[in-house]
Amino acid sequence: MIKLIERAKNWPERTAIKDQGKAFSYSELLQKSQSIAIHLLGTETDLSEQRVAFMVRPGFDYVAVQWGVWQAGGIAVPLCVDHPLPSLQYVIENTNARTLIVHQEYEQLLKPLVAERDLQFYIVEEFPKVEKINPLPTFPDSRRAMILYTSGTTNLPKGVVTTHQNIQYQIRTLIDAWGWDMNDHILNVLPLHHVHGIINVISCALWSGACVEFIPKFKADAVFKRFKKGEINVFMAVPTVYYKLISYWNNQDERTQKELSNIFSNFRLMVSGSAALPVSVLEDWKKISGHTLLERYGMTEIGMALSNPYRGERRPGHVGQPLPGVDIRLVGEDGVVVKEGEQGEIQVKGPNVFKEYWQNPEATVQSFTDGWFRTGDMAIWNEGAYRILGRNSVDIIKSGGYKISALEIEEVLRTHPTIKDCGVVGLANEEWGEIVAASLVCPGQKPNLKALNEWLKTKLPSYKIPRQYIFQEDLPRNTIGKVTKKALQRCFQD
Ligand code: MCA
Ligand code: AMP
Repeated sequence: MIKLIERAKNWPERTAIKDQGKAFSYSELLQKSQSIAIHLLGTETDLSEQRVAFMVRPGFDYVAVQWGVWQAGGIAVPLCVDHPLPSLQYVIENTNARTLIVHQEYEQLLKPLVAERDLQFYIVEEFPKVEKINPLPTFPDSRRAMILYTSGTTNLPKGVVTTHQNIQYQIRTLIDAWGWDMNDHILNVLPLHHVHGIINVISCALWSGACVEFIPKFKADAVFKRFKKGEINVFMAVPTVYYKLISYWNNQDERTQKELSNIFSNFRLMVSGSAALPVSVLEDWKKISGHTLLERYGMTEIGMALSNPYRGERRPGHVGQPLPGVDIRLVGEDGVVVKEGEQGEIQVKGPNVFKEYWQNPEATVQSFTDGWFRTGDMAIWNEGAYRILGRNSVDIIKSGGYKISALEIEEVLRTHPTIKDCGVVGLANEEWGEIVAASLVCPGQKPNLKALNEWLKTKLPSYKIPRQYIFQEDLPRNTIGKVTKKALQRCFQD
C-alpha cells in the first residue's frame, strides 16, 4: 500500500483536515478515499496507471480524491480550479484522461468536454459511501503516481510524471529536514496543482499525522484571522503571499499591529519558496513576526533540492545546502563542473528526481546530462550556501510563484486579428517577483487593451495575462533577425 496512506491507520482518531469550519479525522479520510477508489475501479481490479483528472477545490474532498485515485492504482492529474476551459482541455487531452472528477460548481464549465471526449464523469458530492471495501490493488512504488504541468522553454506546458517512490522521497526528506511532527498544524493557502501545495504542505502534514487546514482562497485578512485562533504553527507560501501579508499588517493601526505580531510566538516554522525571496521581504517579515523565513529552492521536476537549515544560520538571499540524499552540482557553459565561487547551472540527481515528461521522450532526454537533471537555474556556491542568480532563459517568467512561458503567451497573442507580431518578457516587480509585459506590433487598428485582456482571459489563466503593454513598429532584433528579449525589457523602462 502507498506509505503516505498506510501511515494514516496509525492515528485514525486524529484530525487530518480542517475545511470550512469542519474537522475530518484520518479515519474519515481513509474511508472516503477508499470509497472513491472502489467507485473508480468499478468492475476492474486495478486502474493500472489510467489518468484521472480532477477539478476539486483545496480541502477535504481534494485529498480524498487524490488518495482515492492512488489507491485505485491510477495517476492523479489535478486541474487548476482557476483555469479557463482551453487550459483544462489541454491537460485532459495531453494526459488522455478517461475519467474526470469535479466539484459540482465546475460541472457546467467542463460539460462540453465530457460529451466530446466521452469521459467517465463523477461529481465529488455525489460519490455514495461504500460500506464494504473490497481489496484494493497492490503495486510497486515505481508506479507512476501524478502528472503536474509546468511551463518550459517550449510554448506549451509539459506534464511532469512522478512515481510513488519520487513522492515518498520528496516528503521524507522534508519531514527530517524541517522537523515535522504530529502536533503540527499548517494552513494551506496555495493552489493544489503544484508541488509546493501538494507535497510541501499537505503531504508532509498528512505523513506526520498532523493537521492541515484550508481556506478556499488566499486573502490576507482570512490568513490573519486563522492565525489569531492560535492553532496554526507552520506556514509555507510564495514571496508574493508574504508581501501581501506585510502590506495588510502595514495598513493596520498600531494596536492591531501589536496584536497580530503577538500571534507568531506560537509558530515553529515559516517557509518561503517557488521564487526568489527579496531580502527586504525577509527583513520586513522578521520585524513583524520575529521569524526569519526559511528559504528553500525546488522545482516541479525535483521537489525540493536546497534548503536553509531548520536549525542554524538562515542566510538572506541564499537557499542553503542540498537536502539529504539530493546531489547537486554547478556546471558551466562548457559542460564542466565549475570551481568554487564561479557560477553554473544547477544540476540535480537523486531519488527525488521525476521519471519523465509525459509522452515526451525527446524533452526527457534533453533535460538530462549523464543522469543529472538540468534545472536551467544558475547559481553560485558562496561561503557554505547556494545563491540563485536567475534562469538561463529569458523566456521563463516567474510571477506570484507561477512559472510562465513567454512563448506560450506570444503564440496566443499572435492569433488576435489585430496583432501581426509580439514579444513577451518579464519585468522585475516588488510584489509579484516579475510581471508579464507584452510588446505588440499592430500595423492597422490598435486593439483596445481592456478588450484584449478580456479576450485573453478566455484562453489563458489570469496570472499569464500581460499587465503592461507597449506598441512598437517592430521588435528589437539582432543581426540575424532574432528578437532580443533583454533589449525588449529595456524598451519598457524607456
Ligand atoms: C493575479 N494578479 C496579478 C497576478 N496574479 N497581477 C500581476 N501578476 C500576477 N501574476 C492580479 C489579478 O488580476 C487581480 O487584479 C489581483 O491580482 C488578485 O488576483 P487573484 O487571482 O485573486 O490573486 P491572488 O489570489 O491574490 O494571487 C496571489 C497568489 C497566487 C496567492 C500569490 O498568485 C498564488 O497562489 N501563487 C502561488 C503559486 C504556486 O503555488 N506556485 C508554486 C509553483 P484585479 O484585482 O485588478 O483584478 S512552483 C513549485 O511548486 C516549485 C516546486 C517550488 O519551488 O515551490
Ligand atoms: P516550477 O517549475 O513551477 O516548479 O518552478 C520552479 C522554479 O522556481 C525553479 O526552477 C526556480 O527558477 C524557481 N524557484 C523556486 N524556488 C526558488 C527560490 N527559493 N529562489 C529562486 N527561484 C526559485
